[in-house]
Amino acid sequence: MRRLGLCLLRHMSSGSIAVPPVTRTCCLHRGGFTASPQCYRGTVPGHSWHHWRGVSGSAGSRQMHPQDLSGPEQRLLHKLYEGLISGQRASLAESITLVETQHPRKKELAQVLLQRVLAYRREQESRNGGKPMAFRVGLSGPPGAGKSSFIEVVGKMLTERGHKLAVLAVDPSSCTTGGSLLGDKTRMTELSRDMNAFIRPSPASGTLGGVTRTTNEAIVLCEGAGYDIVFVETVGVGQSEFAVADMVDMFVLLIPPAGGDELQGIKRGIIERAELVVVTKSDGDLVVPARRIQAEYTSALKLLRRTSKSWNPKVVRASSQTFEGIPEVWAKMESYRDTMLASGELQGRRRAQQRVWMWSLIQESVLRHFQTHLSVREALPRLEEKVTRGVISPGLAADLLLKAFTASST
Ligand SMILES: Nc1nc2c(ncn2[C@@H]2O[C@H](COP(=O)(O)OP(=O)(O)OP(=O)(O)O)[C@@H](O)[C@H]2O)c(=O)[nH]1
Ligand SMILES: [Mg+2]
Repeated sequence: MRRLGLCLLRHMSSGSIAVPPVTRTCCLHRGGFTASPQCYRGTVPGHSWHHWRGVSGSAGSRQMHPQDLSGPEQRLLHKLYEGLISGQRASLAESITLVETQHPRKKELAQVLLQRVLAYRREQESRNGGKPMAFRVGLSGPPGAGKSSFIEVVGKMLTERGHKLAVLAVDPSSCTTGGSLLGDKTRMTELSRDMNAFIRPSPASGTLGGVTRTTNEAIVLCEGAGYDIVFVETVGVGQSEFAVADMVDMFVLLIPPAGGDELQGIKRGIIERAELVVVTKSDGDLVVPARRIQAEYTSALKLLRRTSKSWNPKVVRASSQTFEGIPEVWAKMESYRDTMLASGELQGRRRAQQRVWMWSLIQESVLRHFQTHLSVREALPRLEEKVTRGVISPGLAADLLLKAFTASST
């Protein structure tokens, strides 16, 4: 396992990972996973194997050796990859389960699969003139705002127009409550039966960092499977909406036409992140309060700092029950995407997001390492107690703990 981990790291640092399918024994018997030109022919109709070239690098010595992966592991990765890029839902679901796993060996296999899918996607993007193949939209809002109902009607409209839509959920509370899967599934009944839609609830365990990491990776897998629109739904609690805003191209905030109390929970910071605010349930008696909320948010947004050079946030009203405003909301989303693509901001944002994610994963991992370190755990209760009693300063306690950590780490 350690060997595979090191190997993975080496390949990542050299920008190359190659694990060709086990069926291509013509490549394997050479002692490495170097693909010869004749091996680039794919088995998937209409798909070439050229993407392997992109991930395999040139130096044979840097190739991943077959002994790093057992036969069943190679077959598993091959089956998942082939199934995934040919758009099979079962393979996509299984691949997402693999990235969600806590099992150390499977985690490594998941990274190998991800690198392959990333390489495949990069190749597709370069054929697409460097433009992303999919549009990622984050949808957030207070509980009961109408997010799932909105996704259901917009989703149906999109699949009818020929799109393939993936819906992922980020719900860290599902770790403790068992999740809103049941509720969401029942509210997206039509979409969950739609062959051009793929709905995946939030994983049932893990920290916010863990859940958002796997959501990020699930986005990549969905795009590899040919989904050209990815919706990420989040419940408006804690930090999850900020995390989602950091992983999508467009962040949409859904607000119900409710009184001030219900809107209290919406943090000002997250309103600043919204490229589009949708006032939901704008039907029947709720049209009047919906108009009022729309006017309030329109003036509030004018006072906020602009996050894009080419886009001004908009506030719209819609009803998932009457369908009124729904095509217009999607038209606004498309207009945002086209504007941001044309200015290059969307691509730039994606690049910046990758860096942000890398650092947030490092932070989380280093902190976990620190907190579980033996010397730190030994010294922590005593020092924490002294800090709370005011005997020593927090700064000194932190210095002492860091010293204990680094002394036994080096
Ligand atoms: N009148 C009206 N009610 C709606 C509309 N959309 C949703 N609702 C109702 O609002 C309630 C919540 O809707 P959901 O779509 O489940 O809201 P949500 O934001 O996904 O909820 P959570 O996932 O629990 O946070 C349900 O009872 C819906 O029937 C709408 O357009 N008009
Ligand atoms: Mg919901």
